Amino acid sequence: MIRSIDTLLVPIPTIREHKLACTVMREQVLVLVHIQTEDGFAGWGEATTIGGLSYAEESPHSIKTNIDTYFTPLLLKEQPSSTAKAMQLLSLHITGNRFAKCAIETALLDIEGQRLGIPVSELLGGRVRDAIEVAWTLASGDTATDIAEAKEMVAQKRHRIFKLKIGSNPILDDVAHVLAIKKAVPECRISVDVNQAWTELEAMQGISLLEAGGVDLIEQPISMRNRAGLKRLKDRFDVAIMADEIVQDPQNAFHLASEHCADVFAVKINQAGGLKAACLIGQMAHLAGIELYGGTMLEGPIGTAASVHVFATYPSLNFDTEMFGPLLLTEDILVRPLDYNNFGLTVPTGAGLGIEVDTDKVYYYAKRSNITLPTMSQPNAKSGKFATES
Ligand code: MUC
Ligand code: MG
Repeated sequence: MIRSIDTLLVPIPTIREHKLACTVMREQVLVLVHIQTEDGFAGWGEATTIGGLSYAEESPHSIKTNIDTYFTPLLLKEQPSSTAKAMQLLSLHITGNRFAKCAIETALLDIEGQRLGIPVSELLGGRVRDAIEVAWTLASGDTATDIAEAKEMVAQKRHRIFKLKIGSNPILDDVAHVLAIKKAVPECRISVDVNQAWTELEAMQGISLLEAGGVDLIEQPISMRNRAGLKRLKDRFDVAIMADEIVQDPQNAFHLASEHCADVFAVKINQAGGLKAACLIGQMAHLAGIELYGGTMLEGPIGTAASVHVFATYPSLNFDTEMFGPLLLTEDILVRPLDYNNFGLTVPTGAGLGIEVDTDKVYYYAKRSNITLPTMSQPNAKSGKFATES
């Protein structure tokens, strides 16, 4: 039986400004979900989005409000006996709200895995890899700073694949920026993410210049509303075209896959509506002959752990991943940080998500902000345990 579901808004500053075509981030607000059961288990989930409402139609505040107002009363009343039944119940009574659903499912799977003594990846069908390559996004807004950052990442064996955020400057300036970085680190794979900023005509100009300059991957160059246009660009160019914002729930991913609208799908657990939905999209894309890329909604460590369990199950992951969210934040909320080494992230092996959340830190960062704290059971200051924990 579920005893309680608590939600917390936890804002954490980023290590530098992170500039996208749609917003400039200086902090990331983690929406944390803590579920406790009557038989003594506790699980964590997380939802994130990017720049309030500038990236997607859910914001940290809407996610928290909707979980507190609609999800929690429903789950406490109905007491579904498994994660699958809980998600079925939510999809029956709650439309949309994919990010909020993802946070709830993550916490429930964390509990289910702990109860069975197996990692979440095994609940999702089983991992086929134990470590996953992780790209880094260069988005300081300055070419020289980005080059120095890229060289430092390679030297530290942290990352050797780089994604560049473009689309907010004139096309020729953006192309010059990208090609200067490509020239500075020629051994590295370079992709660009336009975050929907170009028109189809602008995309034709931009992509042909980037393709000629040796760029490896072009992500969501045009509006997610122009599905036919994305397919036209994919058919026109040799360089791989990746769908991101347009890839949402499995139903919509099914249509994209059946029409083969892109060469690659970026899959994000929040955007998919949860971990099982993200697995389904991965399997569907694979069956349709579409390559896979493990995307990020710049999740903190809980959402990133959930993502790595999902991507570990993918039958192929030829374009690797970008699960660097925790590394963009100035603070960690885990007792032991996720294990980034040798250009990748190790898939946790412990039961559930395989992580331990530091509740004192979570409360400290939540309280430090001027975001209104939720009505939830406060942890005992000494033990770090929640008041309702025995
Ligand atoms: C996006 O659109 O892919 C992922 C990496 C990053 O820097 O931003 C996100 C969002
Ligand atoms: Mg993207």
